[in-house]
Amino acid sequence: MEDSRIALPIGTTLDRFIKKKQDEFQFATGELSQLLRDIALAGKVVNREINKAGLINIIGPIGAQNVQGEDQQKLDVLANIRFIRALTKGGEACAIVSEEDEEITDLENDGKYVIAIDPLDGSSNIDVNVSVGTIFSIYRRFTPVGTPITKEDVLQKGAEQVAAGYLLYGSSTMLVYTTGHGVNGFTYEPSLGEYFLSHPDMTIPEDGKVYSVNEGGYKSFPKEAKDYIEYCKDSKFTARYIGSLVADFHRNILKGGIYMYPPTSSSPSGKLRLLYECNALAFIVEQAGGVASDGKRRILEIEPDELHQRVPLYIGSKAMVEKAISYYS
Ligand code: AHM
Ligand code: MG
Repeated sequence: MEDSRIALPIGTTLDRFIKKKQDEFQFATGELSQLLRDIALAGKVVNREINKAGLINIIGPIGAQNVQGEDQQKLDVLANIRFIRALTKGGEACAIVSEEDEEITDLENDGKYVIAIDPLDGSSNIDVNVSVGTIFSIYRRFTPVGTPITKEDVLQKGAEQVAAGYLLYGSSTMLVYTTGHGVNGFTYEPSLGEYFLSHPDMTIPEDGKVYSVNEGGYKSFPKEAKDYIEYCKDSKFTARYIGSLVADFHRNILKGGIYMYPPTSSSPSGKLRLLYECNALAFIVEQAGGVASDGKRRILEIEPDELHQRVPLYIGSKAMVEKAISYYS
């Protein structure tokens, strides 16, 4: 059947894009659209603060006092505040699970959506002016509106996501998201304060030659991961590792590649968190034609049992991830 969806040109503003996409769905109420706008707005605020990070470090605590009166906060905590505030004000989200908070934040409203978010991922890279990101997943709440939020609302497998995305605060700031109908990337133009469609219908190359892994952990990786890394070296692949998941992932989605965080002796389930790091990127990579696995299972099919659960991650170009997980079988 012919796809009746309207292709929107490069340069379309995010607002217009969201509106047009909403119009394609009969009975859409606009709540998801508003949620995406809220996240995009909080991303602008975080972007502004990240851009000042170097100055604040140079001036120390006095300079830090200039940031909205919340000078004692580290940027990751500050980012958490920005996103939670934006999501709380909007009213579309009823609960948030964040890397920064031990427990679920119940917003005690009639919102339909639950958010899992890593407000500032790769935060150890901020002090050294290297790219960082925000990762988010959006789910429909599981329990009826009007009842207290439970873990069931949050502990949904990734396949239940209605939307997911990331912000990359890099040489330019980008918002990349999917609602399950392809992946689109928007570049932020700070002087206009707008995101513009710059990467329509993103697809990841089916194969690639870049592998991204912290090889410092090599000795404690399982044999399967070691064997795949040896295969990458024998194949004369290129190693690229930033240590900011969003940045490594974004490069690989554009150029082709694999990112992996295998189990290690100190982190037997790997380091990355299923709910607010792996699921969102897994949804995006699949929408872009790639694969995400923990070595044995599709990431999106893993039933979570803890908010801050960790999983090993192999994510990226289809042929590369399939090759990596072939060592597990
Ligand atoms: P964080 O959520 O504490 O920032 O940790 C997640 C980050 C990822 O962005 C990155 O890929 C990974 O941790 C790097 O870990 P390592 O320093 O072990 O290589
Ligand atoms: Mg993180």
